Amino acid sequence: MRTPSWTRAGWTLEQVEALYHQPLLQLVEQAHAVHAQAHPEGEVQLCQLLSIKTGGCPEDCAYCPQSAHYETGVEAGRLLELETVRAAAARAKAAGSTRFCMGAAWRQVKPGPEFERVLAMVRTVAAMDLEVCCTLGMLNAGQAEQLAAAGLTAYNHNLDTSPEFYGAIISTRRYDDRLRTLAHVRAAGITVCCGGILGMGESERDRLRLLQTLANLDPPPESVPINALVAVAGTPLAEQPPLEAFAMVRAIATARILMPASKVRLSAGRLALSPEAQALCFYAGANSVFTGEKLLTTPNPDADSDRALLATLGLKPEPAAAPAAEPAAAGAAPLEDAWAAELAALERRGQRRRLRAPQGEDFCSNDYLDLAQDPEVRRAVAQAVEAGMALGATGSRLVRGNHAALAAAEAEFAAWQGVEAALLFSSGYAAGVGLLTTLLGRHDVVFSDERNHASLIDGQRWSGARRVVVAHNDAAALAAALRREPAPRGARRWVVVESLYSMEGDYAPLEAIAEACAAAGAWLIVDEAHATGLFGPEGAGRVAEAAAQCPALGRVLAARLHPCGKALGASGAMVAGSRRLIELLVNRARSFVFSTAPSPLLGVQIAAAVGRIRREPERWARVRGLARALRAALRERGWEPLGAEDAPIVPVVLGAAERALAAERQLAERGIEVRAIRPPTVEAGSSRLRFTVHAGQTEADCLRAAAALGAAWTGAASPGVPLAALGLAAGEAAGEA
Ligand code: SAM
Ligand code: DTB
Ligand code: SF4
Repeated sequence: MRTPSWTRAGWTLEQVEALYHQPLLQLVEQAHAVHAQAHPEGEVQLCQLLSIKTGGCPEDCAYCPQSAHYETGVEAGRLLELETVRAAAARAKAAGSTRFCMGAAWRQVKPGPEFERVLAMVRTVAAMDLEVCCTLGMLNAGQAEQLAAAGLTAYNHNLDTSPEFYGAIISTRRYDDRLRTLAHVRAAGITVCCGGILGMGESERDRLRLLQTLANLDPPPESVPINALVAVAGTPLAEQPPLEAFAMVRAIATARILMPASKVRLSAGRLALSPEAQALCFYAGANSVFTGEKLLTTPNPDADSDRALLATLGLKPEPAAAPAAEPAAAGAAPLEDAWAAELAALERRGQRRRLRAPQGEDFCSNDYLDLAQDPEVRRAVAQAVEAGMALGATGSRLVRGNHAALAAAEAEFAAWQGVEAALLFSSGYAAGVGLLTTLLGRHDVVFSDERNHASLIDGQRWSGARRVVVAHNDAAALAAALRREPAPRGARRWVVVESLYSMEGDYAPLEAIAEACAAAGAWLIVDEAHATGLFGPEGAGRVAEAAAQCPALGRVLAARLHPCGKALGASGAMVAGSRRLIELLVNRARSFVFSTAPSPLLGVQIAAAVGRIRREPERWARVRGLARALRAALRERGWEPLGAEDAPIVPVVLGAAERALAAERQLAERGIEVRAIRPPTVEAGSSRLRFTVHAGQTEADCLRAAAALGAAWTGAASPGVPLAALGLAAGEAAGEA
């Protein structure tokens, strides 16, 4: 199988070349038609740049006047004060800009007071109803999340040129470094601003490779700045001849066709472009410029001359996004239109989800032990109904909803787990958020595995604790982060992990994690969502299994979470731990206190399911055997599934979202239900099929599922081509289906 990459196999270079080399006016015409489909005609967004930290940069980008490697006369300055930034943003807004972009001449963001000040700048500008963009160099996942939480709209991080020419321009970082930061930005939910520079001595092929790479980012950047080199004295590119204007027009037109929904920004180098050339760029699909007499350090047309140019061309500055419409003033239609546009944007990115009824053989549910339909559990619930048990709880647990059946299920669950007490929440999400917002204080620090479930991330965010995102399943990285990141006096440090990861199918190294916590005096919280019922003594989970070998685990474990909607075949989630922990949650967890209690019948169902698991270890042993069988069958066809051999989650990475969706459709046509998992659930470029196995299946069922997917295909794909046409049908031809 191809290794998962950051980019999808979409536009080929030949396709990009064919677009670019059309007769100029034909290219512009085509680009204009694409533009008119996706954007309001005649509008150009005005953006204002501000260099918040100028010069002295350790990188050696050959074009850049701010690199410390070159004598360009740019003085290295300190990070600007918040008030200076606020005033500049206010002036930009008054002059008609709707986006404010702050640039720092840094190689990468470093944690500390300067980054905290940048976060304050982002919050300040966001509060002024401007789009806020930053360009600060490389970022890690946690920093991207902090910027997102501060209200950042976009992060600018250019690929600048083709992967092949990159080394001729910059030696102090690699293309891959850029792509990694872009992935963090994307994962944090910040929009991506990524483009390049023309006129640095690159070949035409390099320009097209840049455009191809940008268009094949999955999804493509929302914003694509196309810069012409501003040749600055003192830099290695000082003597580069000016870019031919038509090269700029062609690049913009091609970018517009390749990335219909993106903002294409006619960026640096406009002083060297005639009004006529700029007009052609706008007609070809450029719909934004940087305005104001300075870019970051180099000169640029000022706001007055830009207003005059737009007026001459009959173009309008794009108005600020309308504030959320007031129903009385605007009626329902604008709101419906806005929702339709949002859904259409999801559709374009291959991210629109639709609710569907279950269909075909189940290779996707979390009902690993087939207990959702179990006759014995069903009988227990039916008897309770017959005996007159209420169907609804009629109130929250603290009001009138504390039915005996719920308390009995909690007692049964606690006994199974070997802890003092347990508490049932109405969902796993409610349990994660309730637990974390109760335990974590605002001044605490929480170390979170980068693949944690959304409920754990949201709980941490809402607690206000400082988050440190740690590389997935890397106990050494966790130990290093714990050494590096102290907590303020009187505050606590927490580590939050899952024991079996739902999108990777791999196990957390719980023993090593517990040792790291013990060495650092940190507390551990483990989400056993996919492990409850499948591991350890009586199927109690991976914590119970690991605790037998690792005394440190018992010492550092503060709480564990056990969603009941997976192997237990029910719904809701238990938090298990000490009696005091549970009492604290009853008093403080808002998602518990302010929710109507689950139906008492759920208590009966959970208790019956726990009994079944405790009495029948062969059920979960069987599931783990089927996981091995499915992995082996997939491998025989050339796939390399992720995860641990016996984990019941078997992911197969396909790369682009479209590919995973095509595979999902192909399997559905063959009677097998598997779901494509796409961004934002997983990182861009790592869309996958997530198979799960169930106790009622056989090895023959696993073989059939693998055959339905067919053989792994190893060539380059084209956009929109169904998987079967890409060689997956090869398995059938060989008689394997
Ligand atoms: N240090 C950060 C980084 O490299 O991402 C942020 C600032 S950097 C100045 C932002 C972008 O400006 C660069 O990626 C490059 O594309 C563009 N740029 C810098 N100098 C330029 C020049 N002389 N002409 C055209 N574009 C330039
Ligand atoms: C981008 O692609 N162009 C803008 C913005 N992103 C940050 C910056 C251009 C900088 C030009 C050189 C300077 O003024 O220092
Ligand atoms: Fe530094 Fe950015 Fe300039 Fe490169 S482009 S020298 S990283 S400021």
